[in-house]
Amino acid sequence: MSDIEIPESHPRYQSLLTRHRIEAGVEKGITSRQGLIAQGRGEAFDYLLGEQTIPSADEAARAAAAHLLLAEHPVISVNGNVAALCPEETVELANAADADIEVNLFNRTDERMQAIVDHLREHGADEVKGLTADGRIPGINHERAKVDADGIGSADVVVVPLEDGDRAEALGEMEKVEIVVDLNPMSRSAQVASVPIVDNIIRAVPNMTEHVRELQDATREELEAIVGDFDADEALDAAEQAIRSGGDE
Ligand code: PTJ
Repeated sequence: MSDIEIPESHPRYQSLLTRHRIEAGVEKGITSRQGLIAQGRGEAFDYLLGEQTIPSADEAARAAAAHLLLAEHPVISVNGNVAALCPEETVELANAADADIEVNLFNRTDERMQAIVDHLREHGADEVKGLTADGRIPGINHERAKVDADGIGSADVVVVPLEDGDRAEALGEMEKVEIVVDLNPMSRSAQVASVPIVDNIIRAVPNMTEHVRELQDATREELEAIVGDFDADEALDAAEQAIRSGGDE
């Protein structure tokens, strides 16, 4: 499967490339088979959004970048889908924002944890957290509760792409700023996020990095103003509107 060539001229090139990366992720032991289903759900929403970054998602990515720059200890959580779709881009965001990377899985096995850590290292990560798992998120009774105490456990800002609703809610209750990337504006994760970015992870991560670079020299006051002006409910409403009208807000 991994050696199929997709011509760039194909009208749905990006979408096919994404599918191909997820398939390769499953073959490499990085992505869970459930990850294929999650990708299908995401694709349906992306299709309705016109497979583009809508203006409200771009604004959310900018607010996310401001949060990352204001943070004392930002952490980017990585699961099997994120690792397969945008490993290099995730490492770039972590470097730009001076954030930790931590692997956190719903379908956690030692083999997958190690495969993802190795995969991220192959794509340039120096340190990847998640294997120690000496911390717990209170209120969750599945594997996603396991975190590193010096990683997500003590983070003030967490980027959680393709999150499940349970953990999103629990992290919110720990008073952490949660930046959720999810193509479904009606998902519980998007609904409880401090900053919901309704965009495909393959576009949202490089976009956040661009905003972090652009805001690198902004003052604390300027960053706080960007954070203060962002309204999560408005962003979710705009995304729902865009889905109803085929990509126009
Ligand atoms: O690797 P693991 O074991 O941690 O498992 C990860 C998955 C993604 C399988 C697990 O977290 C899961 O089952 O997630 P859900 O509950 O299916 O939620 C996935 C959400 O992400 C859905 O709301 C999708 O619309 C959304 N989504 C899927 N693909 C993308 C996406 N959002 C942004 N970009 C995508 N490429």
